[in-house]
Amino acid sequence: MKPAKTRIRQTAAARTFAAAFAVVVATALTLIACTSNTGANQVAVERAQATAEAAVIDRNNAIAERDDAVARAEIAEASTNRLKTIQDRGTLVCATGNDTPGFYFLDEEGNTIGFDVDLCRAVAAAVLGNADAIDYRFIDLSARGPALQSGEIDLLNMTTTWTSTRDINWGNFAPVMFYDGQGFMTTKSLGIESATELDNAAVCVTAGTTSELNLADFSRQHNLNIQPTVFEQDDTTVSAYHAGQCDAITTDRSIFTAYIEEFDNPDEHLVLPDIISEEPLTPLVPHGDDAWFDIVKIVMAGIIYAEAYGVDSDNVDAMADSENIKVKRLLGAEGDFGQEVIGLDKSFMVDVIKQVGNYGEIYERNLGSEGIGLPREGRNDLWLNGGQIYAPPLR
Ligand SMILES: N[C@@H](CCC(=O)N[C@@H](CS)C(=O)NCC(=O)O)C(=O)O
Repeated sequence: MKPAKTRIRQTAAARTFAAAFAVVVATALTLIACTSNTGANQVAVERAQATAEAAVIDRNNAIAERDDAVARAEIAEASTNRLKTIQDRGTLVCATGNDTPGFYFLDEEGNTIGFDVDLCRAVAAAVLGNADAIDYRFIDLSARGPALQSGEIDLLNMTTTWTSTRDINWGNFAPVMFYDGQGFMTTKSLGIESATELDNAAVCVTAGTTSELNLADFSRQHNLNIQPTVFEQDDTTVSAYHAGQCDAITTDRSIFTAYIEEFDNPDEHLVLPDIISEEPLTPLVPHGDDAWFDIVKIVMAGIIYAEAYGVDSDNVDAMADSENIKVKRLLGAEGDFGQEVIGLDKSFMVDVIKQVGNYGEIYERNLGSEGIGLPREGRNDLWLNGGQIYAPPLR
């Protein structure tokens, strides 16, 4: 089960003050009550009690309001100078999940790992010099918009499709990290070969996703009268399908590779050939801080060009002596590409590559041969190989 989303609460100082104030008032009330025993005194005591209690309530409300104002001011400050806030705080607040192998998952030791997680790690290495300096927020897919809009998180990377409405309402999308499309998985026993045969089928889907919206479009477009069975948490969606509560399950197609591996009867399931949507999966940051947005884009460009130039976690130190001018610039050994202007160390990419690796290493470790076994082909290859993984030049 996922921990509830962390919320900003009263400051410790305010809580301590409120507690101390309550103790003082309670002591005064006890003294009055213990020393007064006549009827008139009793009335006076009750009045005094009521007045004191009202004072405590007013005081607590005032503290709560002041704390809300402090919290709002802190978030406003974080939203306009996020790099400074992160560096003062010493951690990057990254929203992601923990239940989808390949993309975001907990390993046997309880470490958060995955393709999406590694971008958070790369950004933490760039701005803090430490890929582990991350405060993870595990949220439901339907909580992604609110998490960004509140400004409480620095970065969200959680199999999130870049759409126009989200771009307007949620935050700023950095370059696409993985190109996907929505598909369907069903049991072979159903005996169908295409999603257009899912007439009146019950289809499991997670709330607040593009999958839910696309499913409705697809059903209407093909007159299928599909019955969506909607769950708030994606692990519940998968369990429900696995338990036979739905005829099929729908989401981003690459994710099925991870799910099937987890099933005890993988041979009984089939991913249908239909791809019903475009799902460019993309990291994003809250609106309101252009410099922070630029930093995330520069880190992404850095890991992509590191792969293109053949710089990886094993050879990064030696590569600083390379004769290749572009490699030298990437590693901060010569020239610059705006690192210092944006507030980063000139050699921040050395930390990123050493601790997290280049784009290709990140792909292979999580999604490819060392991960869930998704071959890297087509759009998710580098532009040099005919794919769409590309970034603006670092110069
Ligand atoms: N790309 C989609 C989210 C798709 C997604 O991440 N779906 C997975 C979570 S890994 C899911 O819902 N799995 C359960 C299911 O198959 O419906 C979006 O941005 O809304």
